[in-house]
Amino acid sequence: MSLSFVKSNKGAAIIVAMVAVAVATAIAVSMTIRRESVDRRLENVVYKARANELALSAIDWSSAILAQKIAEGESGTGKDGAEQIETVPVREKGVYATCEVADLQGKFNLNSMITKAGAQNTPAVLVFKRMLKLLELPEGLSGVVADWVDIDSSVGKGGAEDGYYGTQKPPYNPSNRQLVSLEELLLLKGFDKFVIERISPHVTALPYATGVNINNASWVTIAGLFDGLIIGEAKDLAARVENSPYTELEMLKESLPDYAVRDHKKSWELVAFSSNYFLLRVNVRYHHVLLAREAVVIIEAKDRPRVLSVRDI
Ligand SMILES: [Ca+2]
Repeated sequence: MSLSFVKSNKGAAIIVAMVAVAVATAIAVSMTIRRESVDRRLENVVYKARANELALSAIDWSSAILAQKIAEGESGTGKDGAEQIETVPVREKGVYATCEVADLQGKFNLNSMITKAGAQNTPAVLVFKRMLKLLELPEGLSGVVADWVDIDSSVGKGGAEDGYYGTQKPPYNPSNRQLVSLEELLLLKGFDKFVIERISPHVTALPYATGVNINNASWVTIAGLFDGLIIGEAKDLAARVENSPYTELEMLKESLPDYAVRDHKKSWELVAFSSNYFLLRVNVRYHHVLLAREAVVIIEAKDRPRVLSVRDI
């Protein structure tokens, strides 16, 4: 599925204007630079600033288009990660901005492992434990994450709290709050780059507890959600929702074996049928300046995309 530009989108039109103004200003500045032959270092400073402006505009532009697509009933992204959004309309030669969007809610949110009050959410902890087993990683890592994010300092099964982290060199404390990123896992007992690379296609760390959008979930995530679901059934379901997305719980229940419907009521709270969180990857070129940014956006309603974080990649 590809995303197409919606010309009637008022929000996007505003963004077009913003981008156009930014680029027009930039063109004027660059012409002036050439005419007056100013120092190359000044040119670098200006180009970097323009690239930065263009990246921010591209994030706004892409968010607006995505919000419009979702308002029109489209899921916004494909199952396997990034989809290209229409290239930001920059007309100056040597200048461009592109953006890809990926669904973050098709993954299991590690921050679902705690409740609003900060206690461990046991069904979610078990989901991650099953996913780790499927990925041939130590199941105890689920307890490690749960202890890291839960508010208390009592060590759960397979977990670790101050007693472990306090003996590290240098010593440090568990955060006892939501993960801010998957990279934070490097601080946790038993985690390394290999583990993070292995789990990252299937898990994420969003600021609030979220359900997994079953329509964009991997078979590993689906098998983790429903205890006892055999791998073949999970793969079948993952393939089925790709072709015909589910919109409500009853549709999903009809697709699952009786035991899954009967025995796993608590899994329903961890399931969603649409997404609000997305990752935008922006690539900008402003003449010789290249810039790549990643932004997490939440889209809760039409024309109301909100950028939660932006970082260089
Ligand atoms: Ca804790």
